[in-house]
Amino acid sequence: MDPLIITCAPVGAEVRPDQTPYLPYTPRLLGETARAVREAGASIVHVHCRNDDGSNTHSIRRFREAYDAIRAQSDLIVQFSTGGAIGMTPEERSGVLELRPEMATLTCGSVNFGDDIFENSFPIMRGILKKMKEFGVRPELEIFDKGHISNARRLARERLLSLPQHVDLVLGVPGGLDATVQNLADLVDDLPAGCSWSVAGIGRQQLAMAMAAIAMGGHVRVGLEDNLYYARGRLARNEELVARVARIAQEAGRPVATPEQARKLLGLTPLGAGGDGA
Ligand code: KMH
Ligand code: ZN
Repeated sequence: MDPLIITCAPVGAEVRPDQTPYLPYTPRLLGETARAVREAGASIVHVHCRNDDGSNTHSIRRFREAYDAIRAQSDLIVQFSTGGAIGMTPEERSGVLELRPEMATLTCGSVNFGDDIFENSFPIMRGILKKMKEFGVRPELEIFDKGHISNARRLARERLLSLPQHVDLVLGVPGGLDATVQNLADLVDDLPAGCSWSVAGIGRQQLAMAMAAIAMGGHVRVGLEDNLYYARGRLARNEELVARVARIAQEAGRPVATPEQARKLLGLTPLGAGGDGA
């Protein structure tokens, strides 16, 4: 099996700073977290930004500050969110691509998201993909439901998306596919040939999904964006969630990828060789 790529999603758009003291919602805190999760075994950081008061922002200036803070403290692959927060316009969500991060997410379809709808119509997806192409940003395909894989195939037929790509299977969002090993196996079976994949289990399923992915040869995403707790009633720090996955992988005989190994596995340009434009 390939070395395990651990993605950390440390902030997200839904968790509020009053829910946990460990949310790194400023650029300075994101930089410190980047260093800590890198030491713990992460190779990708998935980035959302907040204003100083904790509210969501997709301001290009704030993403630039976050990027600089992360890069000053780590060699992690920096992956920007284009999902943003519910209520942001597609233009706001995709504007940050002009900073040319190595990777950014592309959610491959609309999905109920709690009581809201996370809207990703074909026009929205096409618009994001065109910007990714313009700025040379590698997509990570976010799959919340099985039909999202069919949507990715359709975008490939339209020649807006090349396949295979790296895919993140997001399981357990209220409104999306449940986080079960059976659903994970079904999705993995259905992926276009050659796609690598990670799983992001939401809430208490994060650990079970991570263990399944380690065993199946997939990769893992953890972090406070998806799960606030280390165990019942015990709030987590991002680096603790990463370190636990790295420990389990080591025990299972699966080495953990460094960022440079992850870049190689994902076909990204090595750091410092011109691929990292943000
Ligand atoms: N915050 C969600 C509405 C992404 O980052 O690409 C969308 C999300 C997905 O978090
Ligand atoms: Zn996100």
